[in-house]
Amino acid sequence: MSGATRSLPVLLLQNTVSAFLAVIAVRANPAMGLELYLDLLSQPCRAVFIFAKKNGIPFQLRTVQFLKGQNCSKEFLQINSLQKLPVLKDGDFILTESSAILIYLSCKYQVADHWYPSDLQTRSWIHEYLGWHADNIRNIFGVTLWIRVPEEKVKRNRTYMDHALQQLESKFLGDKPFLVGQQVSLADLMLLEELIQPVALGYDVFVGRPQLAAWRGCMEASLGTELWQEAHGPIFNILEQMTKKTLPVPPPESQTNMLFHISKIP
Ligand SMILES: N[C@@H](CCC(=O)N[C@@H](CS)C(=O)NCC(=O)O)C(=O)O
Repeated sequence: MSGATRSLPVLLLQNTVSAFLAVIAVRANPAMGLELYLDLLSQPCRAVFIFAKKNGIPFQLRTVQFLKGQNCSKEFLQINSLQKLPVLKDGDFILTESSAILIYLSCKYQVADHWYPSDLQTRSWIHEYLGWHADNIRNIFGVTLWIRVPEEKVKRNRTYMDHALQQLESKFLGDKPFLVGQQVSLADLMLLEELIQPVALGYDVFVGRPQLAAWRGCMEASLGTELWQEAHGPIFNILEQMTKKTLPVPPPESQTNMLFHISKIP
């Protein structure tokens, strides 16, 4: 029987039944649900992880360990030919770039408005921050994790970090509890995870910066202790693992990648 010849009640019933079956199919087959490819040693991955957990978004965690070179594997190349994390897979839809992923999740799961405010001007401030963040925070703050970065580059990098933090405090944070106002947004998460990276590696960027330290306190309170520890456990353990030499040694193909990144640091 073609759709055109079916009566309206029959069509409605069939549509309802198919929608119901589709929901069951997604639940019964997790491969069709939301998958997040992450490594919690990575800042943008942690931002995505925290966001999904905090908002009760159900997902399958697909851990891809950089230090074992898993992002260079053939399987992962099918997911992201750029070999980078995080990646979101929602059925056939694949999305990279943490900020795009956070916005997708905010809209798809209709999370509380403060994460990605519907008010045009507040939302535009989030995008303003994310643009500045990509140029001034992301580029600079990841560097200290790379074990083989020459000392003079690390020192120079710290000068850039200090400069960026001054601009951050004066232009973006001011006396507000969060970057775009009174409540936490996805911009705060992106920032938090970049700043936690040097802290975990022994350079506490919050010391001597009361404004930023107060903001960190607000972030900890809004995320809650359990999620804070779950998300940050691996990175807070990294120094101890380095000292004990228990970290995996990246395979040659990842080392080439790493050396390339290091060569780009001024
Ligand atoms: N702008 C990207 C950055 C992604 C990125 O650089 N990810 C790093 C981990 S923190 C990565 O996958 N590096 C692997 C590589 O470059 O080989 C985002 O925010 O998602």
